[in-house]
Amino acid sequence: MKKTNLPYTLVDLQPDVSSFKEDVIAGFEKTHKALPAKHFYDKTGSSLFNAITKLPEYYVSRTEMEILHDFGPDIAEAIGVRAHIIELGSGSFDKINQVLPFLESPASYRPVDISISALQDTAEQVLERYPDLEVTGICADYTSTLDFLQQDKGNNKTICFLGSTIGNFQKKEAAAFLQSLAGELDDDGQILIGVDLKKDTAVLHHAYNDAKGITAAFNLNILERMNKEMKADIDSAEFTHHAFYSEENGRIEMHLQSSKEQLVSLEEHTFHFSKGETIHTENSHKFSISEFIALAKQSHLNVDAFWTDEKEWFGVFLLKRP
Ligand code: SAH
Ligand code: AVI
Repeated sequence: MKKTNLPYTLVDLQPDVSSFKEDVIAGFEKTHKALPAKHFYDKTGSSLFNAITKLPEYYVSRTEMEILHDFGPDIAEAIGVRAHIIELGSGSFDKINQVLPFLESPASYRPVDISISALQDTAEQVLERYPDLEVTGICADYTSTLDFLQQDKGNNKTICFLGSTIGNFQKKEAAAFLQSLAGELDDDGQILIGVDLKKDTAVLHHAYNDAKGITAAFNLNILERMNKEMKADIDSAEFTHHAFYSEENGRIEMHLQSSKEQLVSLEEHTFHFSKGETIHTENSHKFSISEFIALAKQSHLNVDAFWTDEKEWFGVFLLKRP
């Protein structure tokens, strides 16, 4: 569905229409109940994520923005002139607003997000700030289709994938996803990707267990989303946020833990939870610099340039086809 009665073009591929319900039922039927993290981002989830990015404990967004700002001229030079920017999982305007001011005559900006509310806010704010930029918002699930990448052949196509959202994929899926992005690049195309690096476990723990409980609210909101969008009777007060760093897997795992034995009804299904049982809601992988370079190589991509902060907590990589 294409809408043009807006100051920008909006292509709405309606990514969520049936997949949310299907994924919830399929996820609850698993031996270890689990949900895809992409379903966190309804309107409330997107605004809770924005609140997370401003928390003192959540160094991720702040550190990446610092890198984008401090190395802005170098990053812009590496990207080159008249870039066609496609931003996957764009979220709010804040990140791209650290990149666009440094670029020389960017040609177009295409934010891609599963969350229509986040997408529209970002498209509007970009246009307000850059009225001459050609802006097309694409509401899509990038794990289902990458057809929108087929434009701009030979036109300095630059895919931005910021915020370490790559860490939310399983390791094998991350490699497969990067490889499919590589397949859409031309010789002059590139990927600018933000990657959260391995660090002290206590720092990681606090980033996902903040004092104000915003991350807990973000996690629990997925249950409220079920109550709003499905025939469901979940008492979210009977679940608690549980996030921990798994050294073995190099990732933060987020779970929702049942406080008691309970039955939950969803559509025509009833699911049993034992006390302490969890729903695995998100993985957030952390990489060493060499692990990420190896992942890029495995995905048939070279690291053309790399920028980090003083503490080496976060990395911004520019990937190209060999
Ligand atoms: N890049 C932003 C936002 C990161 S949050 C930043 O760094 O702050 C992850 C974003 O990706 C959210 O806006 C979410 O709606 C979007 N997202 C998650 N999974 C997605 C998917 N499969 N397809 C499209 N967008 C997705
Ligand atoms: C979007 N993604 C990279 C965030 C992360 O850190 O994994 C989502 C998030 N989950 C809890 N806090 C933030």
